[in-house]
Amino acid sequence: METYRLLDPDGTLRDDPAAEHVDAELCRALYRDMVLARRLDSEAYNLQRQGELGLWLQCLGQEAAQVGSIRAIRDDDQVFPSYRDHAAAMCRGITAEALLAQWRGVRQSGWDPAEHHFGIYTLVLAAQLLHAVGYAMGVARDGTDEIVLTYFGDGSSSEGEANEAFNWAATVHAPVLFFCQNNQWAISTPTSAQFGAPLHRRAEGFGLAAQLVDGNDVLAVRAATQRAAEAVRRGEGPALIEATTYRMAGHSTSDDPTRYRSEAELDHWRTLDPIDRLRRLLEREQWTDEAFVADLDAEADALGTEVRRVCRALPDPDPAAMFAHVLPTGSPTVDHQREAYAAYSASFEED
Ligand SMILES: Cc1ncc(C[n+]2csc(CCOP(=O)(O)OP(=O)(O)O)c2C)c(N)n1
Ligand SMILES: [Mg+2]
Repeated sequence: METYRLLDPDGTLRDDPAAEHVDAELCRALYRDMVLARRLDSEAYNLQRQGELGLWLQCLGQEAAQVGSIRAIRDDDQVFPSYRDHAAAMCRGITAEALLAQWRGVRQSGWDPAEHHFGIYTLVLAAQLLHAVGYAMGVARDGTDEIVLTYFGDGSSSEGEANEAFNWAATVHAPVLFFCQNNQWAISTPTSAQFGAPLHRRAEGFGLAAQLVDGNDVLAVRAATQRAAEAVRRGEGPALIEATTYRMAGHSTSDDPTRYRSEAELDHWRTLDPIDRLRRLLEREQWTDEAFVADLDAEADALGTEVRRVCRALPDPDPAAMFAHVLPTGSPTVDHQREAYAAYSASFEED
């Protein structure tokens, strides 16, 4: 399957029917979403390095895949995210404070999935795909025309749950759109060790409509997701989109990607940066001006200040609280671990 693309890396718009709907207003809005997401992401990374967060997983490089897809569906379509979908979360109005609290360890999750139509982050790989299918079955029974979108990674596609979800969705005709951000890596495992045939080809075997899209082209992602979402909404059955993108940062702040991938690879993907690409179009078409750039810079700076402020205002986590929510009724094993941890913790106080 050929990769669907609307915007070439040099910022040229391709001759495609979908390009006719591309205008200054749309491009500016998508550009703003991506710039703000990148700012939040880099501030959160810095805060982790300063000891303010326990962990952070960057979405650097994946902004187009997330913004293009979430902006293509309706605000009341339910989304089941993975754990690095910060750009998508921001588009759903989830605040910096809500996004950071979980990674500071002060909350089990950050937001109300019903209010934002956006589920809590799921760290158990591919579990959210089954949640999405189950939810979509409920939507179908409710008789509404909502659809469900779920994000997952290339590595997650190897989980049994992903394949069960594809099959279940296809056989019950669930109104669900599976959106894979193929960012080339699952921690240190490359996609070559993940699948023998490209993911979008697997879809056909399950009976899912499939598209392969340039995930660093926000306009193509948006157009492809709109097409898929409309078909799902019309009742044509579930669909899968594979968006080719790149995780430009490490897997998480606990990872050192220089141990397993080359600087040359990163340099190549830098030339395909999704934000630079859209900026080139804005400049080429003269859809940007000094005021737009200055306003957005100021908005991003204000967001950066806000991210730092809300993060530092969050309380320090109580490590002992981690034992409270393991099992609803407790267990001798958890009790033992709680006591061992308390003794360990107290040993520092004695020192
Ligand atoms: C069921 C399960 N197995 C293993 C892990 C450990 N783990 C966390 S992230 C990750 C890699 C996932 O890669 P991918 O699905 O491509 O998503 P990406 O991190 O690249 O966004 C692994 C193996 C986990 N969280 N859940
Ligand atoms: Mg991946």
